[in-house]
Amino acid sequence: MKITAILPAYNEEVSIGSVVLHAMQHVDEVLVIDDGSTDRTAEVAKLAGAQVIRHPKNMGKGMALKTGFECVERNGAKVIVTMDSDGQHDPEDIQKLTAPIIKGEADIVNGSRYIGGNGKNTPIYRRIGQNLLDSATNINCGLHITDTQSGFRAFARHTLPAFRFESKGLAIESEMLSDAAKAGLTIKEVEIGVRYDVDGSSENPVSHGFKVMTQVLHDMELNRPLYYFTVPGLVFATTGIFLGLSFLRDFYNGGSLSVGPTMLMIMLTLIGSFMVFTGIILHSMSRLINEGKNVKKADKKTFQVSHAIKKVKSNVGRESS
Ligand SMILES: Nc1nc2c(ncn2[C@@H]2O[C@H](COP(=O)(O)OP(=O)(O)O)[C@@H](O)[C@H]2O)c(=O)[nH]1
Ligand SMILES: [Mg+2]
Repeated sequence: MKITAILPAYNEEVSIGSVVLHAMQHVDEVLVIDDGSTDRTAEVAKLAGAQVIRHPKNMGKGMALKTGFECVERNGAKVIVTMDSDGQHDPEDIQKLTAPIIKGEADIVNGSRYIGGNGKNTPIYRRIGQNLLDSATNINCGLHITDTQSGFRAFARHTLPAFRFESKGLAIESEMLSDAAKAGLTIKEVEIGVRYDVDGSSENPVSHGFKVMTQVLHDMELNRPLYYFTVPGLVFATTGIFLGLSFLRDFYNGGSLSVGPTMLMIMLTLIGSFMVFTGIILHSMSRLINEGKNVKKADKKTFQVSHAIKKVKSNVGRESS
């Protein structure tokens, strides 16, 4: 079973050589997507024995993975591993990730830093940010993944058409989980080790976190309108109504109404109610769209089955004549 590893790399000349050499012990082919690096990442990767594809300029990790996945569409690999090239991941873990796919137990395997009490060496400020991203991604996808931002994953070949690769940058990890969940793929998690003693981040973790969160929320707008609009809408509207009631009580007791708080109360109630209804309407729309898709799928299956029956009948006919 052919296994290809895809390594997106941006200015990783220091680590890429050892990562490629080490990964090659566990896969059939290593594909490095050099994303417009200004250092010698591509040269070193080639010297170490990797296939290298270069983007003429930096386009982001999401685009690099897209290029990699397009390439494996053509190369016939049955299992695809994605891995960071900064040396934070341990290529020794590759077998743990590919085994469930080879055995047919999962469509996707996610390498997680946090199952089995692992990840104690993750700096605390990172862990807080990652917890937020994990919760948002899980709500968006309806999954229970313990490490949604992991770049160390394995995929069965048949999962390839599920991914849309819209996020160009680092939000791609969450997007791929969302796509996998929508396609009904089985995702398993296995424990991996991650190093923090190497220069492991190309971007400031705070701005990185914000960018990913924005993308996840944007995705959630359509996937989970009830969470995105209706829940906060209910909070706004309820606060508005409570404020209104308390103002009314003060008014009856002889107090006077001040303009600022009254306006705030009206705004909260109006905007809140609007959000509640927007969420409900979007939710119904997405259900209708999904039902439409299911009907189409069912039609396709019926067609395939009737086609197969016809084929069997004609074969039987031919044999008996
Ligand atoms: N292709 C590509 N890869 C990138 C880019 N930025 C980061 N990477 C790679 O993506 C992986 C993870 O990025 P990194 O900055 O280490 O993320 P972090 O460890 O989550 O902070 C590394 O292998 C990087 O080389 C980029 O703009 N393009
Ligand atoms: Mg890193």
